[in-house]
Amino acid sequence: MKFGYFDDNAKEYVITSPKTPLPWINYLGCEDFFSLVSNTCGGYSFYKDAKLLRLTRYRYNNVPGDSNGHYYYIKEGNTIWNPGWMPTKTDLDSYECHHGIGYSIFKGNKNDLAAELTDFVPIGSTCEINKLTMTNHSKEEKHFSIFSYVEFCLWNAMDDMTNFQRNYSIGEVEIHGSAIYHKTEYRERRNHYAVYSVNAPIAGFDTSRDAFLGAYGENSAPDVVVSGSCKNSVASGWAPVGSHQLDVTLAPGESRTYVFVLGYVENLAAEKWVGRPEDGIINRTPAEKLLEKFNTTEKADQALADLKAYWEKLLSHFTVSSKEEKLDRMVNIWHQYQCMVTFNMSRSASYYESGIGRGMGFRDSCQDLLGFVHLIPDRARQRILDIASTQFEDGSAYHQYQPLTKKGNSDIGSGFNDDPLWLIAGTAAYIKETGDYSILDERTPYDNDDSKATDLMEHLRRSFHYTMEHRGPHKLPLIGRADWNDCLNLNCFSTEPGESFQTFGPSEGPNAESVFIAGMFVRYGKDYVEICRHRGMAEEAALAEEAIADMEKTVLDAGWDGEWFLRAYDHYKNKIGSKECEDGKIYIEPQGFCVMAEIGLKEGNCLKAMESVEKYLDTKYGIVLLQPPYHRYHVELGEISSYPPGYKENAGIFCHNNPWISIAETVVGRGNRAWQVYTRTCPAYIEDISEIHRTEPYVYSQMIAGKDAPNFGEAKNSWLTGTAAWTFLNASQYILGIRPDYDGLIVDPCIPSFMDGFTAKRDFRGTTYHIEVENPNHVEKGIASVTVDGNAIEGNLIPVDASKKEVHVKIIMG
Ligand code: BGC
Ligand code: IFM
Repeated sequence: MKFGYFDDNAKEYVITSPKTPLPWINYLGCEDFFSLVSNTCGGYSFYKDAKLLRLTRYRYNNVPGDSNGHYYYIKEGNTIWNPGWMPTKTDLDSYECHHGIGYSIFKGNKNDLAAELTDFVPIGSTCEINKLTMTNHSKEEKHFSIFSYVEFCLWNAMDDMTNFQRNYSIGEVEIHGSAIYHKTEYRERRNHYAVYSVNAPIAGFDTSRDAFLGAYGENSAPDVVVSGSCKNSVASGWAPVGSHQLDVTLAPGESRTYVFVLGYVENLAAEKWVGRPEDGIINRTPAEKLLEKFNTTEKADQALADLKAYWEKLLSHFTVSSKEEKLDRMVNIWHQYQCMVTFNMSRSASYYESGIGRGMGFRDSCQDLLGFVHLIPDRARQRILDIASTQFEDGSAYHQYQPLTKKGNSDIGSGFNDDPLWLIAGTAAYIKETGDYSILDERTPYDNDDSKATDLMEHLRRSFHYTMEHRGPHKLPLIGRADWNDCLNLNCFSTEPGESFQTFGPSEGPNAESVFIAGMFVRYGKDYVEICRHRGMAEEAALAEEAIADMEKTVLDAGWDGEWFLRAYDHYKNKIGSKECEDGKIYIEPQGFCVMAEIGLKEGNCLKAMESVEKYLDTKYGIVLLQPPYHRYHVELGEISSYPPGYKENAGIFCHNNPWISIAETVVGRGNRAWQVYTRTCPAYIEDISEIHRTEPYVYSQMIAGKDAPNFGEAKNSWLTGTAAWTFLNASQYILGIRPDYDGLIVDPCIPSFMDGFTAKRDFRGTTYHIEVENPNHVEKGIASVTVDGNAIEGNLIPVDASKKEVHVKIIMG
């Protein structure tokens, strides 16, 4: 069952019922100011950091669900409604929510009065625009009022949610004309505030939540809206809100548009002390400048047009045209869009991540940029340097850092032993995309301490050596607190029966080893070797090559279980992910990574591992993380066994590592199977079962309940998942096979045999490649001929030729 449809021309998903199985959200903003917006206008905004600079409040886990947002109430006679249905939940005569790329449009109709609300964050500005057009479709003149509503957050979202003894006394606002200023904290900091305004004279306003809602009131029926008249309340402490009242008369057929702006304002250093600091009076000049930029419909429309043009350009860097409509839709639009969102958010703020718990993840962000680097390489470059600056001198790393301060998060600390290698992965992807080796020369601190800075190359060296030097009894890498699988906590053992469960145990243990990290070491070690060579570090390259060869041998000796790759050894040196285990006999991650690393490719291990995945882990909704699930809690394995069977890391369909398997299938040349794995979890391909899948049908979720769970097929935790980057990589670089490499663009498709080809356009290092792939013999992989601008070439690496603006490549598979 569907709750909407894709409009590929507009690059939108159009939701036709407000009652989607879960809130289906969109992200507004792609630089510094962000808003989350659901299909019923729920959500919130923040500037740069969802924890530290949050503009508006949201209540997770609330009843009714998704009941705080940026709302517009329409009151006509006794009827009160919202264009996005919530929070009044008044039945609408028609409703549509168009989630587009960086904007959302809500179209609501009630009693021949139409509202069209367009929400977006303009490029280059720190605000959200809500453009509201009201149209009278009746034959009578209509009189109605509009009440806007946002509830301000007192900036630090964690404090806002917990520190009420203080917070109830600190809220402050100022009102000037139609502009409501939220200036809590200005007294001590005097550098930032929020403004919420509309480009029209107002009938009145409210800024006190208690006044607006009334005693024991709810946002489904605010006192002010029900009574039809605002109270001009000025918040003093308690909960500041922003609400404007507009009284409107529309002749039959007449329309009127209002532009509301919710902005974040930061005074320049020189402006901080303007005003009357002793009274905490704000300096409004920067806000007035911001509001002026969007104070007419034309200016707002232009800003939306600019945003659309910005995205058109970004998405034009890679496009495919095949006979597979859903593939084209996902690759050309939604995969890349989700990559931008994960790049911006890491795992911080979604409808499942509160924006408080996590900042930017070291491993997460390194992976996110794999799918983003072709969009805006300069931002990826800066991100790599920011991430590397949180590395410790020994090569290990803070697991997370705060986006505002860019400092490592010491509450979480370090000890995730896969982290260092992801830095090599991210840097290699950047160099392959851009050819810009100068990034390696950038002076980059350790633990943000500039006095300890080295060049980035040295960071990579320490990353590689950290893994090389932290090995266990089988010479496999030590796992530390966890590797990619946060929940496999093999140093989380307890010596005392009944000792309490700890999410993460001590960071180091001398025994617990990870085959997954070994796979990473081999795969990204090869990149490290290439980079060393390019830098003229021949000795280091040779040393690394030797270490990689040694690791491959180690994996084949100690990490192979007969039919598949083992997952790990625990603290007691017992095997994890082996046929000898009672539960958890086979895990997905080492199959994906060791095959991507081509460990035992010639010897047949890779194909065998892929066959085992298909035999033991496959389901109709995707590949589960392990089998059989853990049926009881194992203190020596940690969090993984705390989940009921079929959920999360305990045999859920963890979407993130499904593309690893699809890529691994392309390594062994099985295009049909790579395709099957890709399409089974791909949102557009499962749109028809939205009532089962439940999360947004245009983006991936972190997890789909596995076959051992009661709700098999139900997804959770949408949007912020490494799946975004990996699936785009899989589809673009491995299935379609258009892959940037150090010295050029590789074209090596591995497609399902039913496809007779495709065309693609790829911008790469200043040249546009028009690629035509034909598959006359319906093979899955293999190349019979390659021509570049009509000339046959040997091999399938198209060398960089900076003198050319356009290059035509023709590939015949066979
Ligand atoms: C979650 C995992 C997640 C980890 C991140 C755990 O509590 O269950 O899914 O990967 O936290 O730190
Ligand atoms: O690898 C992690 C990621 O960093 C956060 N989400 C869950 C993944 C698997 O545990």
